[in-house]
Amino acid sequence: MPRLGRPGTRRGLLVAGAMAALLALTSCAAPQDSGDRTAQDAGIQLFQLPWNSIAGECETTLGPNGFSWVLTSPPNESIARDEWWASYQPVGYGLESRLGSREEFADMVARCDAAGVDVIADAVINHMTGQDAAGTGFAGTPYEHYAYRGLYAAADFHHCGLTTDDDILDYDSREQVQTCELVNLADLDTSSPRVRETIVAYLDDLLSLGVAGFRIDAAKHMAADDVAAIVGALPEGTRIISEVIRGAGEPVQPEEYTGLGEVFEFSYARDLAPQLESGVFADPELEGDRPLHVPADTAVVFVDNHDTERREADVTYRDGALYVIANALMLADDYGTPIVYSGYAFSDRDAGAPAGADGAVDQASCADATGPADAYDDGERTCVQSWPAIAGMLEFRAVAGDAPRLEGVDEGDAYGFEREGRGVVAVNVGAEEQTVEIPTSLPAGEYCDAITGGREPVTSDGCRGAVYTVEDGVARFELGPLVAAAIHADSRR
Ligand code: ARE
Ligand code: CA
Repeated sequence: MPRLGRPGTRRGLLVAGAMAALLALTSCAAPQDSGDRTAQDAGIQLFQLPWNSIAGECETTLGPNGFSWVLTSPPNESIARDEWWASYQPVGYGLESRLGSREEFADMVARCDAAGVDVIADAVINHMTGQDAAGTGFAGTPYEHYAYRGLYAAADFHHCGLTTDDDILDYDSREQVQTCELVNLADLDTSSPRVRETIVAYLDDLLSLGVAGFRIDAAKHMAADDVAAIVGALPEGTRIISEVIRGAGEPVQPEEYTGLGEVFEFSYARDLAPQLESGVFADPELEGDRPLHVPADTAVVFVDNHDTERREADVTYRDGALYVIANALMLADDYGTPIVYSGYAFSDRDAGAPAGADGAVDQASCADATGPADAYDDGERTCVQSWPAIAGMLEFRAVAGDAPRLEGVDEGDAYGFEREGRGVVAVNVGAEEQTVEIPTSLPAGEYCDAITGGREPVTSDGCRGAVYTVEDGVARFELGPLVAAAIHADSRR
């Protein structure tokens, strides 16, 4: 049986109540309901973008282009430094950060919600700062490495005693990974009821402002039972996406965390990149589970994120057309929930987003942006959420709905596949023109391309972008070098 997408029904109140009672009795974590999410669900990570700007993006771009959720950077007070990664060193749980104030955060959530976009906040709950010297946070809160006013004292941290300086040295040791310090970050004792309550109070506060859920940063570094206890104390339906980087042979694997909600599936981008490079494409397991991938309904997939674009990612905003191809294949796929990534250009991996003298990150708008550009200046926003190809592929995804992905065709450096009866995507990753013909049950006719034509590729005069033909049950694509194409049931002209 092909996968038929996510359940689209909301549980009745009665059932939810009964479930909650049952869960309270058995004291296990509330399984996170997929709510009213559908096969069209797609998110966007707006890395280090201020709250006021995200609110604007929700209204001008994310809502209209069909994104259903946005992942923000961490909203809490952190150390006062210029590097972007200062956001991952919490000083406290007050919502005063380089990205905006509590009021601005709340206003963003309300405005995004009105635009039909859920806000998922990045929750840094495994640790506090990695600073050996005492300091003062962005909002003026004094702290020490193991002392955080009103929150935590030395006894609330793991001091693993397994390595020099208590740092994680060996990812093959579960105990080190979960109780020693990730790059010197003071590791919270998440087995402690007091610590758990303090974290839950923080997450509850964000929920009270209307966020739909959380990315759980560094989830690998917390025992799944610890995360389960925290998540289980949150209201049912809170969306949870755990960051557990799949590492070959490591004892802690993403599968341990799927009972809590979704996880970022790092295998997806890792599998895609070599295919884009070699031009030799392999269909994934089309029915049933993909090897080294969590089940589809618990997977969040991406081409790159803020960590991988600075490290191992082979395809990023720097690759322009190839990046579009990677995103097009991901958005056309029927596995998991995709999250598109949008950050800023950099040549120094530590460089923070452009900011004022007070450290507050500059506002930015992608409302009039297009892309990809041939090149970006350092600090310039990539505005991927505004690219016509991305908007077009979100429309493709909406039209494809629950239709299964069918067997693909690999021809030279080109490849394509159909979402049964709903749309066909095709790409050419080579340097030469290449034709690829994909069998399809789309009706014969001329179709407007959603990659060059965007979200509304059909105009009164014809097509906004390229035109492709379906004839005798075959979609034919003559593709130039590094060209992607996508046609769908609503793009026939
Ligand atoms: C910075 C400095 C450090 C310094 C530290 C404390 O770079 O030199 O010691 O501050 O002062 C981000 C940055 C870090 C930064 C940190 C805190 O990337 O450079 O440290 O913020 O400011 C592992 C984890 C995974 C984690 C990655 C980065 O398992 O959870 O490392 N990813 C998240 C975020 C990061 C963030 C943090 C966690 C910390 O997405 O942006 O760090 O909150 C294999 C393993 C993986 C491992 C990976 C890299 O693949 O399988 O598990 O990921 O190697 O080591
Ligand atoms: Ca830990």
